[in-house]
Amino acid sequence: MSTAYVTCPLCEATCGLRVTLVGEAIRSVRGDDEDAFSHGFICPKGASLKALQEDPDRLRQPMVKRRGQWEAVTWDEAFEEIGNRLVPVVAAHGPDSVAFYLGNPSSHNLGVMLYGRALYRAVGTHNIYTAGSVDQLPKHFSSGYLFGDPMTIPIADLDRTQHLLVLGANPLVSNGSLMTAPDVRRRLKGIRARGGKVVVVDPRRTRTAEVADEHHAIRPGTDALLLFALVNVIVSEGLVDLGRLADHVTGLEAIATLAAPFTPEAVAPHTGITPNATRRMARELAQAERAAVYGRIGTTTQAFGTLASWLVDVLNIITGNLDREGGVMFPLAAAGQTNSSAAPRKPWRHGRWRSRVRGLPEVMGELPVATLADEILTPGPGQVRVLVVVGGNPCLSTPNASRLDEAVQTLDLMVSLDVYLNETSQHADVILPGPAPLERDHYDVTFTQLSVRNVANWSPAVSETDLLQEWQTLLRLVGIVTGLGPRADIAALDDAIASETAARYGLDPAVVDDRRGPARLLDLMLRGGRYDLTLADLESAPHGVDLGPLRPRIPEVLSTPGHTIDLVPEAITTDVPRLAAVLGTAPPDGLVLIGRRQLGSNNSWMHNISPLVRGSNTCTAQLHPDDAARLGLANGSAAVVCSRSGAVTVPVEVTATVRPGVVSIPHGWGHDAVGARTAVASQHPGTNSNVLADDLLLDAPSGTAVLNGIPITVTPAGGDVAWTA
Ligand SMILES: Nc1nc2c(c(=O)[nH]1)N[C@H]1C(S)=C(S)[C@@H](COP(=O)(O)OP(=O)(O)OC[C@H]3O[C@@H](n4cnc5c(=O)[nH]c(N)nc54)[C@H](O)[C@@H]3O)O[C@H]1N2
Ligand SMILES: Nc1nc2c(c(=O)[nH]1)N[C@H]1C(S)=C(S)[C@@H](COP(=O)(O)OP(=O)(O)OC[C@H]3O[C@@H](n4cnc5c(=O)[nH]c(N)nc54)[C@H](O)[C@@H]3O)O[C@H]1N2
Ligand code: SF4
Ligand SMILES: [Mo]
Repeated sequence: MSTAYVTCPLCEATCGLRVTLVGEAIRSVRGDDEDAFSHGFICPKGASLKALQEDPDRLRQPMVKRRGQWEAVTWDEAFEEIGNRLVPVVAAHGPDSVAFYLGNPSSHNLGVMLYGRALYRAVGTHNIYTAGSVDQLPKHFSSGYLFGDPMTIPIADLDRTQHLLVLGANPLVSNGSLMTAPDVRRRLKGIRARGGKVVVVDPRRTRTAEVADEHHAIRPGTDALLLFALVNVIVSEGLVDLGRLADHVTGLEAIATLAAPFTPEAVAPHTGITPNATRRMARELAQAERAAVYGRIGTTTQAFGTLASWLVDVLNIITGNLDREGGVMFPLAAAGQTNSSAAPRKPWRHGRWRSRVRGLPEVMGELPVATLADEILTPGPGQVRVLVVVGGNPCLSTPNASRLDEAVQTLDLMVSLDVYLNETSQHADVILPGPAPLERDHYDVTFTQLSVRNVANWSPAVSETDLLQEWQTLLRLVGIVTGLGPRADIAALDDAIASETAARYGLDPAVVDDRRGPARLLDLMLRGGRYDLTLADLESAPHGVDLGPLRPRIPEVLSTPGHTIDLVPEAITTDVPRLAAVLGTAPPDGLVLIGRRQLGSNNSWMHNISPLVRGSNTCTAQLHPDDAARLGLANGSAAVVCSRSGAVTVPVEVTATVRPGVVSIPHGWGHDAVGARTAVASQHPGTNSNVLADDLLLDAPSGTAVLNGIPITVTPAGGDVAWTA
């Protein structure tokens, strides 16, 4: 028997796990009580890592589709196939004919994080798409313009705050996002135990709302109105207090002017929150000793995602809570953080290029995935003919999913780096499988930058694998696109990347010459970071290194002109008139669709693990009893839900936890694709809610899809359907 300690790479919480092995075989995966950050917390998904690794459907060999049939092939054959088909397309149609889609697991994958860029850069395409444009892009956008860098995102200092205002997040189920914090339940309890208050704004009475002091059931898509009203009250009642930020903030008068029309009375018919409640919310926030406003996916994937994301931080700033203990603060990560590197930094901007068909601006080097199908289907120079999907399932997770599903079938070549043959990868010509989470080295370079506490934790692979590591796969692809061929010497490519990384930190790559791959790059990044750390230090600390609570970082963290925060960046305020126009209209009275996350789900891809698709983890349309009665729908009856982009049939779940006028269907279901090989998931298919998400509805500045607040109609389908469909 042996024991290994690793960080779970499945979600942002970064829990420490204790893996017990008998010989090579995994016996159990439990929470690591000694982990410096998570102290033993684990969720059902982390506990399923053994089942995931042993899942017979998980791909263990590269696959090539020939005459419509899948064949397991060697790595060399797979790369030959890609080389033979990719190179002529790029030669004939240029780099923009190749598109990449990077899914959520890419951001949890050290190899992909450190080596992916080499591939995208080598291709030189403008057609980069990621799950960010169905997720957090508005927060990057507003942070880029407020603080100078899109990864300079203030994080709620959960463990010291006295007042937490949560909008559009359900961390008790999602385990937190843009707020790396294992065991949020304990941390929220802590706020209340020290006499503080937790307020939740959400169209559903979620688990998080249930443990809060107060819940306001807002009408979807109206958070920017509510937040503006909070600013309005704080300004008009003289509650603005910049504290020690006074010398670093400009635009206070302008923000007051912008907020003027958004009185609690003006916004109330739209938000559904009374003027009295709004005023009280504003006063309590401003008067709390230490407060944090935190908005997540309910505030980003909606019609005013950028304005809402911006106003969250405007509130944090004007109440003096930015960059102070117990407010919202900037993490100082041990490795890979742009805003803590010594190199000079240029202020960030977006819109350096636009999408070909709809003219949508680039944000952080990517284009909105809502327009990927347009780019594939619309002929002309720059048309996308090749799609490389890296750890993504866009046929389930992006808007107007049916159209994208049809579009990818017209490509000249599609390559999926994936661990399953599923709804998206079934359309690929070549699938390059990645190792299971416990078969690869891990360090969370992304989410240590978004953490409520500074920590560093290295996880060497627990199990061996015959599969190529994904950084090796990516370098083989670099070899193909740079003309070195499908059998390129990737050791030389790796050396070149290490030299480049070392140069960025003014280091000699020879200092880490005993290492290769991601471990070498990470060692360089740690050495170039602001703590005196090497990878060897982390290797000798299996439960992680605690680098302490967050500390104030303004002005050093800012890369804006003059190291100041302009409260009213033009790229953001230009969208205010679109919001103000709402005030002059009657609130819409039709039904709107929102999503919800479920404890046993991980977006679309862990439904093949049978313990995770039991109990409440089913795909239902939740409706308020009043709406159900009016529409003639009962619990368990089938409803047809229609939007501009499509229609689905879903079983109804009548519950007073959703606000009247709102229907909630979780995303990530719809595992009935005939070409997929996921035996368990296909027994629990559910329905693809993104058939209903309209690819034409976007947050204007960032191009992020509206996944919450989609206009729909609901009618009885006649007959019942089983809840597990
Ligand atoms: N309606 C609606 N839609 C949504 C959302 C919503 O709230 N509502 N949420 C959105 C959000 S926040 C996100 S992040 C996206 C997620 O969207 P995606 O990233 O497109 O989807 P995932 O379900 O995360 O799919 C991940 C894919 O990666 C594969 N995979 C898993 N591990 C690995 C690995 O280690 N290597 C490789 N190569 N592949 C791997 C899985 O098999 C799966 O095919 O969905 C978005 N879609
Ligand atoms: N178990 C589980 N955990 C996950 C995931 C998963 O699929 N399953 N996915 C992971 C990913 S990729 C992400 S990005 C994070 C997301 O993490 P969270 O943002 O915490 O995700 P959700 O649980 O979807 O919470 C969003 C909440 O917003 C509410 N909402 C919807 N519309 C509106 C609105 O207009 N205004 C307001 N105020 N609220 C609204 C919804 O009712 C919901 O409760 O979760 C991560 N963790
Ligand atoms: S909460 Fe997230 S990081 Fe923690 S065990 Fe669950 S999936 Fe893994
Ligand atoms: Mo996400």
